[in-house]
Amino acid sequence: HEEIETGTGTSEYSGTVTLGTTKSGSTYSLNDASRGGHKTYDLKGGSSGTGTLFTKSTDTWGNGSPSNRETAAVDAHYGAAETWDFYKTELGRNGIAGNGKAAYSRVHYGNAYVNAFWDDSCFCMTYGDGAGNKKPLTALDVAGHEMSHGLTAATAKLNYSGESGGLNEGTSDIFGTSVEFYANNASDKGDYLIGEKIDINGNGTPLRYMDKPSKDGASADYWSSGVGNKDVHYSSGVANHFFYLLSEGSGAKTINGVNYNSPTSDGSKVTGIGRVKAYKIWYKALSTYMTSTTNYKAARAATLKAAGDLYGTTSTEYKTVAAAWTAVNVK
Ligand code: ASN
Ligand code: ZN
Ligand code: CA
Repeated sequence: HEEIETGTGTSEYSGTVTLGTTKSGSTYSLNDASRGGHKTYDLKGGSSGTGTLFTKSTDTWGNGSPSNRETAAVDAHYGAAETWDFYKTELGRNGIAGNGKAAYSRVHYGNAYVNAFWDDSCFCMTYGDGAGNKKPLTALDVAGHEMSHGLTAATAKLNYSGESGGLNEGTSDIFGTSVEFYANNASDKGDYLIGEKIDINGNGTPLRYMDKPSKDGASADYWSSGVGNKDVHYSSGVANHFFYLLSEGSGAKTINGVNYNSPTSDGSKVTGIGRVKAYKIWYKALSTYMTSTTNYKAARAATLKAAGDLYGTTSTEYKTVAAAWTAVNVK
């Protein structure tokens, strides 16, 4: 028979973590039975199939180094658990699809593969090892970002091009960051940076910045008529900047030791309502009002409807949603 267990993992990015595991006979596996049965597999450099379930005779996993092949699995399994718990506790959602069904994770995809991706056809997550096998793409915000592509696929189904594509990418950055804050992990504290742990640029800089998206050299800070022609990872800047302003407000601020300075398109001042209310508004808009063709103007309307539903149309929350969109030139 099978027993639900709690193992211990030494991750690369998030320190020592507890892991949901299963014991079958005398063998433990990375099968998180209390979260729908989310399993984590080793692709061993392959690029197809499910891979091999991580199993062992003790319930202690990884050693913090990428040379131990369990380490990436610890980060991935932990990221899936935190994303599950964030959806459940904060959004009232039972798993990515909302039906209690677990996804699964595959690590060690390909050779020095510098990406991670959600695939809706397998309902599964895949992580590369990064260049030189040093920085697997398994950090918490990346895990939350990628699995939130599954959330979008199960809700608004935002088309992955044009402005709706930017909103799709922005949704993943918003929830990836929200998972990171929710987890409150001492080794990977919440921030409004995306991918700050995986050193994808090779110089220590993050992939994206939500307070001022143009800091990456390519993302849009504000809406303009051509923004939908940009790559979706750059047109997302408008949504990310909106979310930062709605949560934290404009101007300079230090959070968990990171300095931010968020501008507005018109010099207006925005006072934030806090990220918890902000992500609840975004989720309600995503799951109730956005559709595959929602553009930025329609996203403004969708989030205003959501804020009205949650807090009333005369509330500070409702007014701040309007002010934050106006501040990123979505009117
Ligand atoms: N990591 C990428 C992303 O989530 C994968 C992709 O290109 N869709 O955006
Ligand atoms: Zn993405
Ligand atoms: Ca981050």
